Amino acid sequence: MTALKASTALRLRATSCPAALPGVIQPAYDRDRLTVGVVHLGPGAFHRAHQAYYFDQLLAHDPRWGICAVSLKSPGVRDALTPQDGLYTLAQLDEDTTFRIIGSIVEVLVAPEDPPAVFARLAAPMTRMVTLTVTEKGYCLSSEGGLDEAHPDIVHDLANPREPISAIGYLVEGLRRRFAVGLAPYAVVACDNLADNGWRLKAAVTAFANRVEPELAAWIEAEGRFPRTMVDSITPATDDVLRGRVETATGLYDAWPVQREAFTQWVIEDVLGADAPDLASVGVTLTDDVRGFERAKLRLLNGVHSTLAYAGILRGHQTVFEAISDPVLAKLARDLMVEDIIPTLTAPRGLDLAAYAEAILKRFRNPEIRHLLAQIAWDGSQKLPFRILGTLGEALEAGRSVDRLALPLAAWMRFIRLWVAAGEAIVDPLAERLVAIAATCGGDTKSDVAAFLALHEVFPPAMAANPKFVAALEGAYASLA
Ligand code: CS2
Repeated sequence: MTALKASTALRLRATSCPAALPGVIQPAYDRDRLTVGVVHLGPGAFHRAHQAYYFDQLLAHDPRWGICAVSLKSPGVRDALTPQDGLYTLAQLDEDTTFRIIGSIVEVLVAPEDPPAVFARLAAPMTRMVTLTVTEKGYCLSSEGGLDEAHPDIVHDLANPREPISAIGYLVEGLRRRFAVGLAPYAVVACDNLADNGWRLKAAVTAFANRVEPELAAWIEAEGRFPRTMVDSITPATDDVLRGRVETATGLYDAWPVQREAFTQWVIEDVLGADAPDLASVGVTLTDDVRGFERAKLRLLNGVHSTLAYAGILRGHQTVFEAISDPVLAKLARDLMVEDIIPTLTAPRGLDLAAYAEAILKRFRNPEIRHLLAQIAWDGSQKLPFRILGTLGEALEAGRSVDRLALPLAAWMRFIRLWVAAGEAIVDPLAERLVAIAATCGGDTKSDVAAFLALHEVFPPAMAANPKFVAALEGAYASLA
């Protein structure tokens, strides 16, 4: 992801910050006074555009919440940010465009290179919160929703709990060290797009801990705080166009800036307790009604995003903006929202679902944001269950039509076939199986659909055997030929 420095501009770092062009927003605090209060697992673009931005604001009045960012696999973020003293630029691309230098990340660690440094941060008394963005697959859950004990990383970590490689393994080893010395557990804040993310994570962490040390599991069960959350901000991956734009606007070279729309939202279940950072003071919603927000966002925004991704690629589009500008897809998106998804939702207090859906469609039409459909299409086997199948299962139970809801699934199947036929890599933890299925698809609707439906990691067996669902899927698949 990081590009070699090709420009002659000064590189962004603590000493060059003051040389940034006028109008660039700078950290409003003395970075030398910060201490680490948060460990973040998975500092990809979304974390740096979202949670790190909220902490950047918080640090202006409370220096205890600097972030130690931990990459679980690759050194890319560390290699880009350490020479920049952890600083990077957040480009907010919308009707009003702003460039903001974010200073909340004070340290970047690469877990496989230095596990003791990660454990030391996790076990430090000052660390009170661990946030994570490790994508759906990083939770190592089975299709039933609990810890997948057959997952290769979990198999490894259960055999070597003091030398973990998975996020679950790190969380448990950090908690074990705190338990051993009588420290309170850290709050664990899941920031990925999974329904009931915090609850699922707590169940997975406790199940893992139970295999390692039952007393530890009982302590986590009793004292652990794993709020459910809803996170939202559209964050396309960084590319060289962004690097160039940031350099022009700031006058500084940044190896890995990030971009997002102006809209950002973070809703956290209000269970963090008194020693938590005052996130409400920087615009985070703390509520006992997170489920309503989270379902509405996952189903309306992410569900329709995935629909636009697969159906859009089939129609030759590259970006969300292009897809939503296609009248056929714009109609599909709105009809799905209004006719199929909203009827399954319970609005959280104060949220008008129809207006919320319209606002999402407007965000998709943001011409400043070049969000590649291919980025959204990744990991479909992990995303579709939360984004579409929940809605679809409830529609089936309520006796409603699932014809339109079957379209994104059929489009995903056709996308896999198209991508494999074109020799493009499938980015998905089930890639090998998907490629094998695509190889068996000869164009006969019934047998092609049946081959995909046999993927029980994606389609629960009862749903895959439901004649109304199968007929809807076959109809949608044939219609996309
Ligand atoms: C997108 C999300 O890549 C994807 O699958 O649907 O990253 C989406 O942009 C965010 O959830 C918006 O908050």
